[in-house]
Amino acid sequence: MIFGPLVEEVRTAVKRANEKLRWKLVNSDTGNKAVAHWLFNEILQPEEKPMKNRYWFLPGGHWIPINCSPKWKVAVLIPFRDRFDHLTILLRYLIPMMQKQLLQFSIFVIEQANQDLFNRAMLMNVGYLEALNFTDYDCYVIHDVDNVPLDDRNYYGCTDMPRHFISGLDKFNYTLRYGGYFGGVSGLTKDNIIRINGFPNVYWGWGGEDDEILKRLNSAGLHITRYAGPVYHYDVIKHHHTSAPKMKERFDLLLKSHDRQKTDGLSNIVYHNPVYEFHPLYTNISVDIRRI
Ligand code: UDH
Ligand code: MN
Repeated sequence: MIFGPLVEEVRTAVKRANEKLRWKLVNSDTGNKAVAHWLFNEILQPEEKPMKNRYWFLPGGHWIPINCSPKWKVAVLIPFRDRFDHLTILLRYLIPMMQKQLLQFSIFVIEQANQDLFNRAMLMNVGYLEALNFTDYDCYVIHDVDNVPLDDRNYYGCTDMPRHFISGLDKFNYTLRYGGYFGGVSGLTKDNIIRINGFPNVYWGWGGEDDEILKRLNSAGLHITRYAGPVYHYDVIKHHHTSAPKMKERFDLLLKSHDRQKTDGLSNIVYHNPVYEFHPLYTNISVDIRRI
């Protein structure tokens, strides 16, 4: 649906990019040191960068408008494990929408490559750091895989950041369960992320991390924008919660969030050997995160 008749050309480009990536960039001792400017501009031939509509497409879900300078370079970071059916639905709506908005954007799926409790916020740190290898994004959208935007006027550039994108979810009759909700889909500038030392690494399991991120922003003097009205409604893809046990300690952690703000986040994160894989619509970065 997204590439139309170009799809074969795109598949070939993606396949070649992966072959080159493996050959050139994957070092099992040091991990990936991919610099995609270099990859895209020096390794890929011009015919390996297909054009689609008004976009220049780079293997791995990187889109650059051809006839205008984009207002924002957006990295969409999707924390992910074992939700492939959700991902296909999300991208089918998100990509055409961001193209209409004439943004430059890249889709990164940040995959937790182990069966430990899921750690959404730590994956967000990984996504932020690894995206730096691709281009100088100025705008980051953290996106749950199962939250689907309903109106393409919901602009995914960085206006009035930090921003919570959602005014209402279908599962709560297009309201939010509580006013201080910052989960689902949220946007931060690069500067916002640096100001709060990124995201907490200590939330293993369901819940709490989004509340802490909000606390971090507030204590850094950054106030959240949330636009009202149906343009900012989302539908949530229904699923079971078997893979996400609730994190019991989350209330204790939240009480101490202020003490950890400077020491837990981008400043102390450790992870090894992130594995890059280009797909037609996204770059998968799979990482075996561990407790620090
Ligand atoms: N996720 C996965 N795989 C998992 C667990 C989580 O990909 O096994 C990702 C995915 O992007 C998902 C997100 O993490 O959309 C959030 O996890 P979830 O969908 O299980 O959470 P839930 O549907 O929505 O419950 C989050 C609302 C949280 C309110 C928190 C109160 N602070
Ligand atoms: Mn969900």
